[in-house]
Amino acid sequence: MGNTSSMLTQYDIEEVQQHCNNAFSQQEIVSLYERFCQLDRNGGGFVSGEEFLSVPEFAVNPLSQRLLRMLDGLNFKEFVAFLSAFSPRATVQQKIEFIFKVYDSDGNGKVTFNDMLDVLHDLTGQFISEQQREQVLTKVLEEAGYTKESLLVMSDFVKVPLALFVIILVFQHLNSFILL
Ligand SMILES: [Ca+2]
Repeated sequence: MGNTSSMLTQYDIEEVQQHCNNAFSQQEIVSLYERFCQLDRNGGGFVSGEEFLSVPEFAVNPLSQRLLRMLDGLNFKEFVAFLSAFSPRATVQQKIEFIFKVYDSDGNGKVTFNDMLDVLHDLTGQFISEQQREQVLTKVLEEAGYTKESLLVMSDFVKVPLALFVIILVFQHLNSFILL
């Protein structure tokens, strides 16, 4: 199973630990490395979107396509940094930053009405019509003091309750995926 030829040195472990701001203990980093090597089936040092999809918990996540774009091509250090929002030691702020990135698909630090609509679409699929989604989202934004035209930055984003709802789904799925 996986790539057994490579091993982490104490130096590597400390470097990765530093890179993720001590979100994980050294033992946890070793466990994550085993997980990473299982995923990186060809031993290339990177994990691809396709390799992530081989994890059943991940494949069934309604946001998996979106998360894949964030995960595709990460090396081990980046992989650990990506997962650090899921560490028990992660702060609320770190978790919010992660969720914000899920919405901010072009990574410009602003979330639009359409970004939110897209995520809502991924989550609700066929169950709700596009028109209903737009109505719900418009109402939620108005209640938080914004309009369809608003560009939300991180500090605005936390005031929209629906935005944070996603956290539950993503975290539920990825927690089981990490298997610490
Ligand atoms: Ca954006």
